[in-house]
Amino acid sequence: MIVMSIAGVDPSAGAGVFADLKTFQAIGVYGTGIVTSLTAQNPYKFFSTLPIGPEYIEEEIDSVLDAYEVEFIKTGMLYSPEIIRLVSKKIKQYHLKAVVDPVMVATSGGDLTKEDLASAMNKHLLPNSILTTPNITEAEKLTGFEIKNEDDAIKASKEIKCNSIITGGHLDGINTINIDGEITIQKQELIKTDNLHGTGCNLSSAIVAYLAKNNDLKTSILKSLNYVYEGIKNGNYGTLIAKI
Ligand code: PXL
Repeated sequence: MIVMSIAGVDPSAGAGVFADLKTFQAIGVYGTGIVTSLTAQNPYKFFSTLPIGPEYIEEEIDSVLDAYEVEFIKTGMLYSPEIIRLVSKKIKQYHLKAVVDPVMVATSGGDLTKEDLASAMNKHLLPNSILTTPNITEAEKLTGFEIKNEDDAIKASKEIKCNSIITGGHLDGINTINIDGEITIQKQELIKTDNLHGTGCNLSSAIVAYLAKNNDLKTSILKSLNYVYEGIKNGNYGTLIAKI
């Protein structure tokens, strides 16, 4: 049961590859991590990004998949259209089942992308993926729709180029799941906190871990929503983490 994260490094380890590896471990699968870019940041402030060249990312992926059999992967911060195209190519080459967190902006406000990535994701990545996990802002960027309520979210989910969960942290806790056109609304209580750094990364990596443990897609999503909710309640994210 070996899974893979292809994402950026947050050295404070609340988000990005380091956080994904911890989530994989917590749920009980062996995680591998492909680094697309380094960042300098903490939960309060984003300083800078140093992207890795696509050729080297390809070498990282090939080196792991040369030795390990991997079925499920997640993608996080991909930074540029070139990296998106490379990752899409590797997904096809290795027949990987990919969960895409369409990361564009950090919770701390830092810009995690060089340019608008939505069109490259729509064209190359999402059509080759089994699920994407946008928040409201990301879903708006992927579809061009404004999402103000549940009906808007359902409409947007029908435009997204693969199965999706549009997370409801900024929509009264209304999570909109669309699997093969079948809609499930999963409402969650909103917890009042500023400490959400890394929650998006953890949701998609939890889904991959549950899938690798033979849960179906819907069960994996529901279990992961609960995993992140409990984490927020326990103060496992953002600056509260140092206090556990
Ligand atoms: O949650 C988005 C995200 C993804 N990847 C990296 C990040 C962040 C947010 O800070 O740092 C590396």
